[in-house]
Amino acid sequence: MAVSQRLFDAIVDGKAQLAQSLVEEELRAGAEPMALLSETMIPAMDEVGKLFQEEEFFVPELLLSARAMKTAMEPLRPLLAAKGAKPSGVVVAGAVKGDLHDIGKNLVTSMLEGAGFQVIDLGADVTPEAFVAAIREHHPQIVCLSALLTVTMEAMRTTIAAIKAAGLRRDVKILVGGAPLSERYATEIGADGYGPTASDAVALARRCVGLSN
Ligand code: B1M
Repeated sequence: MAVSQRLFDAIVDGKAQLAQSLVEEELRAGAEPMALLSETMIPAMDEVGKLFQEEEFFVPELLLSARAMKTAMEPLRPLLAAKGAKPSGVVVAGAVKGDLHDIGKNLVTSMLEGAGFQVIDLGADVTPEAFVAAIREHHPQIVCLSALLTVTMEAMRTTIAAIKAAGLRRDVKILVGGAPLSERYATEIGADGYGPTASDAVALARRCVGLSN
């Protein structure tokens, strides 16, 4: 069986150590980190989501697969975050209130670091107040909000409203992303941009600070 199929299966089956060693094996064989992510690892998480929807998987299996994905991403993170010489800008990022999904957000932050941004990662389940406090403390040019649940998308709107109410809206560009979002929703809630993938988020962030892609 090809290594990529074994890696896919290891993530779906929640075998964290095996998944990590298969990633290391692929890297030694010359695989591109982004290709590994987009062609094997993210599709594996999509498969997990499908199995969950079909009620073949339940929350414990989701947790095991998520742990396998995170562990397997470890050897990739330094490669994605190999810094450029000049800092491009400061970004505050987090998954919004009520949302515990942080794998996609972590991918976005690693890639932003790789593009030379200094990232203040607030983690998951971040309240609007915590975003406001981080903007006051770190003076970012960009705020990235992530949501994976349709029910937590609304927390993006309240976060943007809180940033506005704090008088900070003009100081930052707000970018949003996550599987249930759309360009239309991003516009409706007053975000400055929508990045369907981590690479799109980096391209948008670079544009926000006046760098061409
Ligand atoms: Co849950 N979950 N989950 N989950 N989970 C989904 C999202 C779901 C689609 C599964 C399904 O039903 N098919 C479904 C949501 C349905 C909906 O609302 N539309 C779901 C559900 C229902 C739930 C619970 C409610 C289950 C329950 O308890 N009954 C619960 C909610 C918990 C909560 O958040 N309050 C729950 C819990 C969990 C775990 C904790 C077990 C675990 C997350 C662990 C973790 O992240 N630490 C988990 C997982 C793993 C998933 C799936 C299977 C995989 C998510 C993932 O990591 N994908 C997911 C199904 C799926 O996505 N196919 C599912 C890989 C990741 C790289 O992709 O996060 O989309 P993604 O990120 C992408 C882009 O979206 C984008 O870039 C990334 C890379 O290109 N992006 C951004 C993300 N953030 C961005 C920010 C930006 C820009 C781009 O800023 C500018």
